[in-house]
Amino acid sequence: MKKKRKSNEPLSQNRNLLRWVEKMADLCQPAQIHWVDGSQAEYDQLCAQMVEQGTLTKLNEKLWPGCFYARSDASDVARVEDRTFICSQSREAAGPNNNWENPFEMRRKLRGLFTGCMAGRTMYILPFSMGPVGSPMAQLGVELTDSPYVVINMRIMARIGLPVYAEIDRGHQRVVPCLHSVGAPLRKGQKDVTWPCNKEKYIVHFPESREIWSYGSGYGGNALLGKKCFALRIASNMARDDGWMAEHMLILGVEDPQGEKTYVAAAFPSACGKTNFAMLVPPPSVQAQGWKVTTLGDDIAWIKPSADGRLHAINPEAGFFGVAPGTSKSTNPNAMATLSRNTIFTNVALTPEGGVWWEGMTETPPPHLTDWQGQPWTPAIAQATGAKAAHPNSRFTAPASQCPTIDPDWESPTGVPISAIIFGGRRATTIPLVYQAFNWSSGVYIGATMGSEMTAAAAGTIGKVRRDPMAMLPFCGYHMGDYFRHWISMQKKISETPRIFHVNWFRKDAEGKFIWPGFSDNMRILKWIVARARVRALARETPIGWMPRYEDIDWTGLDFPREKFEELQAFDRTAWRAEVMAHEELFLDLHDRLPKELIYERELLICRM
Ligand code: O2Y
Ligand code: MN
Repeated sequence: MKKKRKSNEPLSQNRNLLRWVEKMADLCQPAQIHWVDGSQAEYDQLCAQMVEQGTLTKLNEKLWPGCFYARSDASDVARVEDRTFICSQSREAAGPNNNWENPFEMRRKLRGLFTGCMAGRTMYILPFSMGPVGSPMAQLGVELTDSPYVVINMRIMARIGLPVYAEIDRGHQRVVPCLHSVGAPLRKGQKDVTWPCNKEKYIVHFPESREIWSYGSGYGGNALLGKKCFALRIASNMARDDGWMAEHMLILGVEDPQGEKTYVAAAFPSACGKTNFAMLVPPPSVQAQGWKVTTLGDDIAWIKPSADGRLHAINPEAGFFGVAPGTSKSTNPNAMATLSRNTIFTNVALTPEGGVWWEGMTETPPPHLTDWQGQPWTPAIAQATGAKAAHPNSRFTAPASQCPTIDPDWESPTGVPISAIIFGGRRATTIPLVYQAFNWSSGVYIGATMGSEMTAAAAGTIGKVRRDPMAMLPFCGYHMGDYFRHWISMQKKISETPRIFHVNWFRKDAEGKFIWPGFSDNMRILKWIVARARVRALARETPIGWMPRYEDIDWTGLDFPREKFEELQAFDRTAWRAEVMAHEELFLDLHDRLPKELIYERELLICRM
């Protein structure tokens, strides 16, 4: 006989959803079921319950209004790429860029792990929309989770609750089922820990049936399943099948002094300042001319051909899950304003006043802190042991609507037209500050071969370039060669292609010092990019693409000598020959599915050199 579970009233009438919830509850055996309505009252109640349990700390209301702090288990602090699987029917479809296991085997394993995994806990039924509810570009999901921390974070990161049930009940759209458990069942009377998780972790995607199963972690991308799992890995499969693009890109708007708006999407590997670029503050001298930058998203873009023949983009998310260390009033004042209220902080340090701090937030650290592991921390301890107050991957979860530069059209259901796509990497040598691809296929080649030098890696690998095509290596839910084909094919669906650019803010001089000041001054490069996209700026042709001359950049308010600019833009034929030879490594891995356009692009590049 089935055990009766406590549940609030189901908030959907969708028979498929009701049946699936029942089936998964039978499998996971939670003590109760809670249908999430997404209201403020429910959020407040969940936060109060987690404060009571010790999972959350309420921050000082005067200093950090509406903010909470969570400290994770020390073993559960980041995405687990080696435990992330794409279980397509065939190994080939997943490609060498993904971990693959036979889907039947994996389902068997998961059924074992999920059996009884929610005992003693509540299963939350969390409906969410990636993209504005009702937008033709949005997609729906339901995450069943035993983590209230996931529910409150998802309320910031996605649109959740009653309006989403209404969409599901209209029955017009397929819903992506997402099952998540921290993998820590509670026996009767067993006391819970503040951050339940399991040392065995599985983050599994079934691309053909569009399902996500996540087990063992309560952290970030492993657990907030709308983000990387859905909006990139599953959505990249949907996008390939339906003729659109799910990309690891920020979206920003540039408004000129006449009020004309140009929208740009940009892909950078991690540690390249993506959130800072998305919230860029132009230098005062450029602001004085009337230029503005607006923010639409800092991480993911869904891009679709529109009836006007152009690509339009939405940010499928509703919040920022930004990395805290390095974020400050000088590096990113807009992020600091965004996270100043109604924000959840995870794994940063606590101040004695009930505030938060992380490395780089202020020049001088506070004299006493409690670090991300709950230990006393002082600058002297840090000096002696190297201990960080905040974990390097500590995060803030903050509503996008609170960003001072949020674009008025950030929730436009049909998205914004994209005029330029920027790829970037962190490269000390060889790669110029900025150049423009000759055309769409040479731009796809640039994106496919982009990469960053490793900064904090295993001994011997520092400085080695890690190729990260379109910054999608950990997020493309199928074979990377097929993904390149899809990029190439997108040109045929539109009449006006965005112009494609590559930037490198990180080139160094002979003394190992960065040549380019970066941050606000990146606006000068963005201005040239926008002008090129609007066919209003000059450039000179080089073997790798179009480059600005010194006089093509706006230098008002910055004393930047011509020689330094030439050093930044230098094209070194010998270094480039080695660079193109190194592309071979990536191409060898993917050779059987590479589009011929990329092979020809490489040949042409070699010929031009
Ligand atoms: O470690 C995590 O779970 C977060 S990873 C992340 C978070 C926000 C935006 N981007 C990323 C990423 O890894 O690209
Ligand atoms: Mn990201």
